Amino acid sequence: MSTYSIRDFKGVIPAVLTVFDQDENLDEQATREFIRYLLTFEIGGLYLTGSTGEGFLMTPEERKRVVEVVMSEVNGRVPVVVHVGAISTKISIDLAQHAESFGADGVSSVPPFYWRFSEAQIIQYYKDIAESTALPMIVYNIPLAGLMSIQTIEKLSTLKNVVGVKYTASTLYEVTQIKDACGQDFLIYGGSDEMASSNIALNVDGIIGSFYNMIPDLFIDIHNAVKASDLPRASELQANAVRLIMNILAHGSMTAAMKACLRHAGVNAGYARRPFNNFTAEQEQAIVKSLLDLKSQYNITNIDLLNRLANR
Ligand code: MN9
Repeated sequence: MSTYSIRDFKGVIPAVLTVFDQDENLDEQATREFIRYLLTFEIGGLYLTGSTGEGFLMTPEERKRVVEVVMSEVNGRVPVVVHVGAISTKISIDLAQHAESFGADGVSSVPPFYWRFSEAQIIQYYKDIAESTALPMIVYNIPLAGLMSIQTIEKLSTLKNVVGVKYTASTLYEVTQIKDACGQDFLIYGGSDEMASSNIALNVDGIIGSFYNMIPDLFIDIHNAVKASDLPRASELQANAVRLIMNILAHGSMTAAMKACLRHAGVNAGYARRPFNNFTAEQEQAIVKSLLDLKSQYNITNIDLLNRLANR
């Protein structure tokens, strides 16, 4: 049984990295430790096996195992939503039903991609998955899987169990359009970490993203600053977030880069799975140096990851 109402799924929510060892096997013990690390921050929930979690590089059995391990480690402390997207409806239904049986609080999915499915097929995909469990479904709109229109999201919002959308875009006026089209109760989660403060200022229900694995404290500060209407502080912090994100993205594959930085900081989030390539020792040194340069150039303090890197 799920523990939480989906409305409790809010605030800063990491799209959790999946912890693989160097041989690409799921590292269950390190997964537990990484979840424990994330839970030391005031995060509002966890989002599993999405794009950041390399879900599309895993077998359904491995994805299920991640859910089992994380649910057992979380033990009801925060709400958990499981991304069950796959190109095949049958696989997604199987993952959704599994997530429900292990107590997940919601499911989420990108639309089926690659074959350029019609709008009718996409709607049927969501209907089939959403009706296969009693869990709330958060639709995931992301350019990587082919962006759905506001009209399609509006149609999806009328389906049973579809309660919201994770919207990864850098144009934000859609937040207003979606709420107007789907109803003010329809949940919207900001998906672009670079735009976190603007999303929160638009009163989204939460932000779900990759960098909340790595620098969750910075985004929690941004969240709290916006909520306290301290916009000068929020913009200053968001500027630092953009500097750090852009620096990391410039160094190569985002997942491998985040995992390399965390590893260097003494937090084991494992290695990326092929075809992503992991960082060499030299690349790791270079990225860490560039982050520490930013830390001193912009006097960025109070970030656990940067402090750890500085102290090594
Ligand atoms: O929506 C993530 N998007 C992708 C979540 O994975 C494509 C974001 O968290 C980005 O990774 C992040 C960096 O561009 O904003």
